[in-house]
Amino acid sequence: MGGGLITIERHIIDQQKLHPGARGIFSNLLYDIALAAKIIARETMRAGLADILGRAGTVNVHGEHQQKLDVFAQETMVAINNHTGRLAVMASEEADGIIPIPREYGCGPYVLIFDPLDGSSNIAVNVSIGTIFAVYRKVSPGECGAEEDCLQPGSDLAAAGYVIYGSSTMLVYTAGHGVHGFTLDPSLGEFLLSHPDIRIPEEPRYYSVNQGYESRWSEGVRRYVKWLQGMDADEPRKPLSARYIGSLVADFHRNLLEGGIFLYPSDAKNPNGKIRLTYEAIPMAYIAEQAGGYASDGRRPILDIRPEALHQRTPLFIGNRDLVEKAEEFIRRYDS
Ligand code: AHM
Ligand code: MG
Repeated sequence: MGGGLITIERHIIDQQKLHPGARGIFSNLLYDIALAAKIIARETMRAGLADILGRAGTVNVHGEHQQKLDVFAQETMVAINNHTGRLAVMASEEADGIIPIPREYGCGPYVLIFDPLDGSSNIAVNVSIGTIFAVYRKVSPGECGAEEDCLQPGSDLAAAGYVIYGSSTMLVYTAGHGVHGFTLDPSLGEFLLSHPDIRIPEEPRYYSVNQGYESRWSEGVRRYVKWLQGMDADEPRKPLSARYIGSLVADFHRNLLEGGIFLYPSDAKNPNGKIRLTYEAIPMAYIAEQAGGYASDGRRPILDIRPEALHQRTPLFIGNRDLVEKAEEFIRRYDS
């Protein structure tokens, strides 16, 4: 292998050296997640070939039909992570309650929260989808973890990341020392460091929102999006281009690399928006902040919110800090 290539394993080991007392448990957990990502990526790539497309015939806790790949991704994440002794408990967007670690495997000090395959309605049309994950330290008193371990605020995160299954597969993560992106080299089966220390560009290019729901938006959100479009008479600005895939990981990833804002506000039909706080908003918020951006529910930082329920939803405004703060300003002014 060329001396210039940095595999995810080497990178994780280097990061571990920033924590002199580290025992390697956390590093190995990140490596387990990378392995699960490779397995899910392999199946995702084959989705058009194998008889794997279509609905699995089950409905998840949100009442949505699960695609077969959702089930596969869910089972893969659990199978790779439940026997390692590194985790105390898990929680997944595709499971109702917490996912306990079987006693015989023994429990460890970390907690893994994930959305195994986000944007799965896009699978059938070959649009990018992703896996989102968050890692906390166990805080509950028992030997193994409990629900309270899975309801920690984002300010207590140990790590967060996502995998995007796109034209290439990428894993992007932060453990509090910047955001790093790795691209899967399919011939090697290795994630290689391709995007070290990602910073969201200061000059934003895009805004991403489902404009089809505009008629349901609040006054503040409507006026804010007009402002993004450069159509606010009092405060004209250079219009941003609109891009909306309808796959949070893909929309977020583009805006992280190119600059911009993704918003999924509350509206007349969905008073809490659609995005899940624990599985989607919190991990993405941590990544955004580590890259110099910001995430809000329109009134307060996402990372300050302590979840009350596993499947709680939240409005989400995420991207360049000044754009997100501007959203908060419009909401304060028009929606109070
Ligand atoms: P999912 O977790 O059921 O896949 O849904 C979440 C997805 C996000 O990826 C995306 O941002 C959003 O739903 C799109 O919703 P909409 O189609 O209402 O714009
Ligand atoms: Mg999801």
